[in-house]
Parts: sequence; C-alpha cells; structure tokens
Amino acid sequence: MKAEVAVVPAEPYAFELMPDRCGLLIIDMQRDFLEPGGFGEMLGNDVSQLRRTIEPNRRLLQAWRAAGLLALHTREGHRPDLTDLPPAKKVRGRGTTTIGDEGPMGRILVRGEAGHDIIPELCPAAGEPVIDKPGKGAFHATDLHSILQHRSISQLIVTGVTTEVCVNTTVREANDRGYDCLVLEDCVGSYFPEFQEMGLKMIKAQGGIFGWVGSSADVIAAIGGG
Ligand code: C5J
Repeated sequence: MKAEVAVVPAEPYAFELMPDRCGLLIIDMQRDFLEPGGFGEMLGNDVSQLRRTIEPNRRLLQAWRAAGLLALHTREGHRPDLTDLPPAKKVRGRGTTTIGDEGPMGRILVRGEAGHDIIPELCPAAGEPVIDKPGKGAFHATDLHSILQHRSISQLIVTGVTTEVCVNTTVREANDRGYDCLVLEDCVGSYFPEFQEMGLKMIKAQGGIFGWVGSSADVIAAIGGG
C-alpha cells in the first residue's frame, strides 16, 4: 500500500512527508545541556541559545503524539563505570572537570545522573524509545537503526541540540543509511549563533546533500495539528 504524503515547505525544496513512515527524533534535550546551573552553562555557554527550542519542541511533540506518530528521544551519556567512554573523549578539551567527574547536576554525562535526564518539558512518554548513545551520532553503538527498520521508518524529523554537533552528526549518519531527514530550524539550537546558521546551511546545501530544513509550524500543519 502506498503511504500517504503531506507536502511540507522546506529548503532546498518541499519535503514529502509520509507520517506513517516518519519518526520524530529529538536529540539530547538533556538538563546538563539546557538548564541554568548545568554542565553546559558551567563551561561558560549561553544556555538561552538552546532554551528557545524548548517551546517549539514541546508543541511539536504534543501534535506528533496527538496524531499517533512515533517519537524517539536520545541522550548522550556513558555507563557509570565509563567502560564505553573513549579515553580520547575523556581528555578532549583539557578541562579540569570532564565526563564522569562530579558536576553541578551529578556526574557529567553519566547515565542515571540528574543532569543526564531529559528536561521535564519534553519527558518521554511510555512506549517512546529512548536511545542512550555514547557518541555524538545517534546511530553509533546504539540499536536506533534496528528500531527504525522494525517499524518501516524511512524518514526522520530531527530536532534537539546541538545543531552543529549531535544533530549534524546524526543527520549525516542517517543520510548514509538511507533515511530522508527534515531538520527543523526553530527546534534545533547551538550555543553559537554562527554554528546554528552554518550547521543548517551545510545540511541543505548542494540540493540537500544531507537533508532538508523546515519549521515546526509547517510540520504541525501537515499532520493536521495546531
Ligand atoms: C551534543 C555536545 N548533544 N555538543 N553534545 O551536541 O557535546
């Protein structure tokens, strides 16, 4: 049976959304990255640049759930014994406080710690897969691809943080695995405005070399929400 298609305005051209074949993938909306007093802010970052994405994500997730569609969430983090933490990742940046150390919201990027949790505004609902990922990309060392394949998902709407790091890495991984990705400008964020701009430009450049860029309002309208 042919899947139903809804045309969503996007760049570099309209995205043909097939809601039953599409997963909403929300990347790393974790307390340590987004909340005042978290690890991100401790490093000197302006968390307001990420917090502006919370409300659009919340509205989108609400509409997505109301339409009965599949939402998935990711969290970047490591086992408490850090056996899945590459030594190179641990020392990168030469920080005095790094992954696994005690931070303002528990041990930094360690599963089970408060800072590793998804922010309450976007708390996963029962039945929504949560992908715990040790890398920047959501496909690396996870079962995300299997979960999507089992549900015949071939498209992803990608939101979350940060645009140039985990969002971009995941979109590139997804693209190489054959998924069509639509990234929503108002639902992705970077601590650095110039990386936000370039991170999105890189996705839609060259005829959509990694995917499409659109907005949450257009997706909500396409699925009959709003
Ligand atoms: C993410 C990071 N989620 N910036 N992590 O982008 O280290």
